[in-house]
Amino acid sequence: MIREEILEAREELPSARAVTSIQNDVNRLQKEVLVMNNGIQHINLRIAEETSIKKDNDLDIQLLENKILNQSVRYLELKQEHERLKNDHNALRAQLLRQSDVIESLRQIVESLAVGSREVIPVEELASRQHDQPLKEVRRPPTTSAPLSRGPFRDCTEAQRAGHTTSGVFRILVPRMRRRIKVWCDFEQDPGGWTTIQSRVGEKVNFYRNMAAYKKGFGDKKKQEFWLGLENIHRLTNQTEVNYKLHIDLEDWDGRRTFVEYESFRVESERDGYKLKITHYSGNAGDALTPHNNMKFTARDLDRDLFHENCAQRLHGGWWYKACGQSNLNGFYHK
Ligand SMILES: [Ca+2]
Repeated sequence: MIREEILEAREELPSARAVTSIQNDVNRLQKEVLVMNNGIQHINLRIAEETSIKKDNDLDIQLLENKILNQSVRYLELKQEHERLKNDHNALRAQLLRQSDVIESLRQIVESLAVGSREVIPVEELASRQHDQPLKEVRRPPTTSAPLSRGPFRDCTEAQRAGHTTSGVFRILVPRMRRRIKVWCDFEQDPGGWTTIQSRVGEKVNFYRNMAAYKKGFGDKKKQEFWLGLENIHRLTNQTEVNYKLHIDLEDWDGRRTFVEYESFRVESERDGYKLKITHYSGNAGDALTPHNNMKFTARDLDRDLFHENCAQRLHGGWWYKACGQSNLNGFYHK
């Protein structure tokens, strides 16, 4: 009985080969665990490295953000500095302009002192007066015995300020105008210094002309029969910071004289048809020109009026005709 039990037990025990196989499996598994451990360690190392790099990057980003902030602050500072310099520059420029005016006045004083016979204005007084008063108050006309400056003047008002009192032909040079032009300066009509743009005393000069002639001007200034020319009138009346009045003297065949005046007078450019711009009538001859305000200039070969025919042809002239309107100072000269 016992022997049988021992035999059964021996049959249940694994064979030596099976034990070796199991041992081998255990060894293999142990190696695999080792390899996996190594892998995990490697991964841990990588994670540690990545974490460190990320920290570095975060630091870099922080630094860059700080830099950008600093640059923004600097930019704002520079912008303020630029604004301040710009204001300084404008102030200096204004001062320079004022000083140029003073120097110009001093130069004129010195010029007249050189020929004598003129009241001496102390320099300090002149400078202080220069700031407070219009230029004309400071520039006192020299006495008639002193040679007068011949210009060039920007207009007859400037010639008058330089001391001229005798009407005649003067050369003027308007800023932006390429050449000097001759004009008739009238110093007799109150308050003097009138630059004459048109004059008619007879019928020697033909006023029935084409647009090119009206643009350029024609006639004889010394004989008081002329048209100054639209381009010249445009340049003259479009100078910056100068306002021109228009004064018209009229005389009938019985010698009765009347006048009209407009507070401002300007003629627009050729591109705008030499359009008439006048305001504020005064006088005793009646306002026959305001109806022509804003009209383009019409000549016998260029019809820009509102009439179905050409007013220049109909009225034998050249003017800011409307349809055709109430004034025609360049029209047919009736005896
Ligand atoms: Ca027409």
